Parts: sequence; structure tokens; C-alpha cells
Amino acid sequence: MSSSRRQFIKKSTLAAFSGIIGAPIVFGKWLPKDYIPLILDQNDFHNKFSKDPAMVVLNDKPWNAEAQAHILDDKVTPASRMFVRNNGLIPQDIQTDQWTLTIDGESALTTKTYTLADLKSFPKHTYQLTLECGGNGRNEFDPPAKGNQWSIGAVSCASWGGVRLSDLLKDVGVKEDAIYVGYYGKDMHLSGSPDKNPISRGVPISKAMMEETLIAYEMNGEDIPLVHGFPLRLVAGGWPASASGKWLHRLSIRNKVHDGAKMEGSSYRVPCEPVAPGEKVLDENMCIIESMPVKSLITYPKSGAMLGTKKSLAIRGHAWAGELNVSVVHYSIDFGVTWQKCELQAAANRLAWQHWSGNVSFPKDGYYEIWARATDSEGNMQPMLVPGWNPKGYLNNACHRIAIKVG
Ligand SMILES: Nc1nc2c(c(=O)[nH]1)N[C@H]1C(S)=C(S)[C@@H](COP(=O)(O)O)O[C@H]1N2
Ligand SMILES: [Mo]
Repeated sequence: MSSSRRQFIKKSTLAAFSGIIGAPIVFGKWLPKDYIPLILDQNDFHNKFSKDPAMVVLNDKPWNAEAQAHILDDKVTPASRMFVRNNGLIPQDIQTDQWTLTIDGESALTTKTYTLADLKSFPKHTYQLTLECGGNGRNEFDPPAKGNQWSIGAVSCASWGGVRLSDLLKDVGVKEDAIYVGYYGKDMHLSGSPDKNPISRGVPISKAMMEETLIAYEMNGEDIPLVHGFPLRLVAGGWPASASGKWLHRLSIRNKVHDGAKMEGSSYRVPCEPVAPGEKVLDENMCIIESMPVKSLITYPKSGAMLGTKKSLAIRGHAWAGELNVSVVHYSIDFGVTWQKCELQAAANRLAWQHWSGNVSFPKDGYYEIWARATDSEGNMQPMLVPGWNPKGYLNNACHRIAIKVG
């Protein structure tokens, strides 16, 4: 909650509180001093960004919030159910007619600046692209890793529309020594300093040239929502979503690995070779995360569902594997002793998640867990347990498990 809002609430009378809530606070006279009624605290995020009430807020400065598995059931993730990961403060008072994208850098043949209208005059391409935060699943690491404690909900697959980054790079001209494309967004560092970027990452030139790598101005057929990068965003599907810069206003074609904020140290990097849990790792032994590992979600039913007596149940979800395809998804209801094969659909396009479904038979009433496990086109399988510990808790692709009661 913003401090101005906190101030406002502090000064409010009980009547004002009730006014905002739209109902009397029945035991209002016992409300502790400075206590913010939960509903106001919660509504702040959900109302501000038009988010589903089931989105879980992990941090309010900067805003970070994740989905729960059952609200990720849509084939294409709607804006209301898309996780929010901010490293800094969302830009204010954006004027689209003033917005430009400048492409420069040591390895650019020219420097060019495009308005949004200029960008829209290039051929438009639309792809469904999976974006998963590198830290999704961080909450399961032991020893624990600092940072937002994402569980399973920092993943989305929306439909992104815009211009191919490769078309722009060709327009500007790329020198032969080009290695990386770094992004700069308009969000502000938490310190308020205009000279610091909250984050400035990017992708190697080969990923930048991939046909699905977009400079997007649309999400799900509309303007990109403010919190997801309005009016312009780099979208590099299948890679940690930190590579997909929001509020994009500058790209730099670099002759070395981009050295912007959060490219170094343990940020978005993991030990190049496995280490023991808790071990200190030297910077030079850390490698940048590229394509994300194979993973899946059970989006129906909801974990905790009380299903009544039934012999069978149709279950479903999504699976994705970074730049690879998912080749098969299995489920187990006997704690992994036996596995049944699911139906698996082809992706709408490369880098989009795939939908799977299964029909579970229950031998009798009782408590069950459903576990899902995806395998990628190179034979890599999701592990049952949290994989390779790393200092920042990235890349946990352990199987998703849900609990249900039948009867
Ligand atoms: N400018 C800018 N771009 C950014 C970020 C940011 O803080 N600022 N966060 C990155 C990270 S770490 C992630 S996981 C994704 C989150 O995208 P979303 O909030 O649209 O889901 O945006 C990436 N792009
Ligand atoms: Mo992220």
C-alpha cells in the first residue's frame, strides 16, 4: 500500500472506513489504532490493476503478486490473472504520443529512434508466449533463498502482438561483433535515483533474432496493461521473464554480454556446476539463465477440492519447456508409484505452453493427491523433489501436486 494511502487511512474516521468498504464495521470501536482493515489492504492491489481477487500479493513496494494454479486454467492467460513482478516503481503519466524507442550501442551500425506509430508501420506478428519468472518456486528451497517467495504462480502465457525485434535490428544494422541486446525501461529505481535502473537485462543476439522475439505493443489484442509494460515491451518467450523488459524505451546492441543492472553476481544466474545447498559460489562460477526447464501445472481441479463421490474425474493443465517442446505429460494418484499418460495438445506456436488433460479413475472414496510430470523433447523430466539448490532460488521445476477428497 502506498504511503499516501496509508496516511489517508490513518486520518480517516471509522465512518470513512465504512464508506470505502461499503458496509459498517460492526465491531469498529475495537479496531486497533493504525490497524488497516484487511479488505482495504487487499483491494488496493486488485482494484488498482484490475486483478482477480485470487491473486496473492507477495510485496507492495515494489508490487509483486502471483496467481494460484486454479486461476491459470485459461488457455491464454487473461491480464487479470497474470503475475506481476516489478523490481522498481511503475512509470507514471505515460504519454503515448511522446513515447519513443531508441536503438543504439557499440555494435549498431546506426542509431535510430522510433515512435509508436513508426513501430506499428512494420509488419505485425502475434504469438502466444510463455513467460515464467526465474524465481518461480523459490519458496521451496532449503536453505531458503532471499527474494519474493513465489510458489507456482509466477508464470503466464498471453498472446503478444508487435514487431519482430529482428526486423528492427535489420533496420538499424547490426555489426558482426554483436553479442547481446540490452534493454532499458522507464521504471524508477526504488531509491528514486534517476541515474539507476531497477533492472536492465536482455538477450544474446541469437535469441534477439528469433522470429518470436517481439517488441510488443499489444497483449491479448489490447494495449498492454500498465503493470505489464505499457506501452512497449520486449517479449522473449521461453526464457526467464526477466529478459522481457517492460516500459521499453531503449535497446543497446552490445559487443559484449550486456552489463546492465541485475546481469551480474547471483542475479538471474545459477552455479554453472551443481553445488551443495548453502554453499558460497564465486561470481565467475555463475552462469546466466537462458531457456527455462520443463514444467507443468494442474489447473483443474483446485487443490483442496471436496469432490463428492465419483468414479472418475477429468483433470487438466498446461506444460511448457522453455525453447523445447513438451513431448509427454503423466499423472500419478499413488504418490508416483504408477504414472498414466495424458492427452497433450500441440503448442499454438513455438514458445507457447501446451494444454494437457487426463481422466482419473478412483478405486474408492478418500483422500488423494494428483501429481503431474512433464517430459521435454530431449527426454528431460520434471524432478519430484526441488532440484539443484542455488543462492537465489531459481529454476525450481519440481512436479506440481494437488490434494483432493473424493466422497
Ligand atoms: N522494466 C522492467 N522490466 C521487467 C521487470 C522490471 O522490474 N522492470 N521485471 C522483470 C521480471 S524479473 C519479470 S519475472 C517480468 C515480469 O513480467 P510481468 O510483471 O508482466 O508478469 O518482467 C521483467 N521485466
Ligand atoms: Mo523474474
